[in-house]
Amino acid sequence: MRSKSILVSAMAVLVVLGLCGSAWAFSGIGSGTEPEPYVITTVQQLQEMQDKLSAYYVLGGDIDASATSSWNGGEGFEPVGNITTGFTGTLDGLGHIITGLFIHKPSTDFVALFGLLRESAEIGNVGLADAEITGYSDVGTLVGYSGGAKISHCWSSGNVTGIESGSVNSRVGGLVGRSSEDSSILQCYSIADVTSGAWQVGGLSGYNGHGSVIIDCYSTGNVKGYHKVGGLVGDNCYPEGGYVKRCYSTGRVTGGGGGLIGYNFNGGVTYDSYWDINTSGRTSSKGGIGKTTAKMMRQATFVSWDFVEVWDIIENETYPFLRPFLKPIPVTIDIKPGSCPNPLNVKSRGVLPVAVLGSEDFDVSSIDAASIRLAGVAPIRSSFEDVATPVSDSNECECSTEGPDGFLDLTLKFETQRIVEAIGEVDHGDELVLELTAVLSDETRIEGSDCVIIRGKHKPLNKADFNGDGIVDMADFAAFAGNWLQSSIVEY
Ligand SMILES: [Ca+2]
Ligand SMILES: [Ca+2]
Repeated sequence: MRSKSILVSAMAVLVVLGLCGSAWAFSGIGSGTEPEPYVITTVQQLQEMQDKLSAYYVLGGDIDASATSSWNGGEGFEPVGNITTGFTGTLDGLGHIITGLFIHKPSTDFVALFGLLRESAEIGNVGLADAEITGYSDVGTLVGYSGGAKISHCWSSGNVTGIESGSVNSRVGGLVGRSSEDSSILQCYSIADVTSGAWQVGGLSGYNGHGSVIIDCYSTGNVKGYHKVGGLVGDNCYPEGGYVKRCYSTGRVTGGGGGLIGYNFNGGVTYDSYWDINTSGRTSSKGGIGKTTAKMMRQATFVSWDFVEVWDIIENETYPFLRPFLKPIPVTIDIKPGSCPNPLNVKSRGVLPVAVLGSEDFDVSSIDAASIRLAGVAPIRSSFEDVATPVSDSNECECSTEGPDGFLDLTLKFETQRIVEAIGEVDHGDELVLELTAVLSDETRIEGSDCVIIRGKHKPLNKADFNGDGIVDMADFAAFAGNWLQSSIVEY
């Protein structure tokens, strides 16, 4: 009897220790802080966000979420954050895409990748492609309910479905179900189709109110609901300010509502925003200005919009689109023109020459030299000279020693030591891809890459290991002193 109760007590202690002692551990890399966020590379890790709702996360690559359709007996992904404990952390998608997220919870509220966000939550730079989301109310692809969060540079496609029928506010949107309590949605778009049998249904957000703003956004999905249905926003609620600025929508609107804004309880405010009267099938809206498809494809229609930094349009061919989502144009670069392969001596105190190669289709003089970065490092010099010929880049590290081809190249010099610092720890013989980014004079982004083969060894963490041999000893002091003497006194 006694030994049994001791055993039970011991087990209880173990259980308590187990619960307290084994703090939740993210299965990927990172520590969940702003400088060292958790790096999500799998759909399982995406789900793990629900176990630490206040951490910093980034996406380490595109995520295939299609497996979620068979999770939880067909209910799919479990929304991160709910009414009792909302997500207060940060997710920076770094431009990556989550494809095929599936949730089927037709009688549940707060349904999306993030069910509920609280103030201080920030979600940015992430795309949700081909999402299939079904919930009851407060349903979106990215967020069900945003209670004071900041959402920027996000997009979605797929289908969002809310409550089947009812004379209730269902708050269903292509990106966000409900945006409330001073939330913001900035430079986002949705092409998802949205369906609800009830009220407050919008192409981007079902509801926008209580001091919330939507700026520089658009939606093109078809929107179907019972009442308060809008191409962009279902209900833009005023008393505490629902604010829509520089937005447009083009999707077909079915049900009681309007082209851009379905309803504006007490008069929500809309500035400089437009909808397509042809494609929406609507000539009225509770906010915004209706234009024909032809006029929606002309820059002159969009009064006071920023077509330099934020928006772009191909005149008479496209609606406006957001520049931050444009993929960079690939260009050919040649590290060490004339040399193939390209050795990088990590001890070198010299410069690393790199050329951006011109061609019949690419005039290198259009590059804004101040914007050039190689592995994040700016060049110290640039000039124009025909030094090399582009090679067909079937293999990323393919290179050539071919010289001038009649097309001017942009030649650059980078301080080797700054590049070495930027690439971090490397071993002799490592082959590394270095990426060059820049913008053209018209703000179009370009990127190119070439490979180097590391000569020598570099370990950035231990500054005392001056000669980089992995051991801190007198040889380092000698190397340091020697270098100091050289750089201070000796002239070459
Ligand atoms: Ca080369
Ligand atoms: Ca050339």
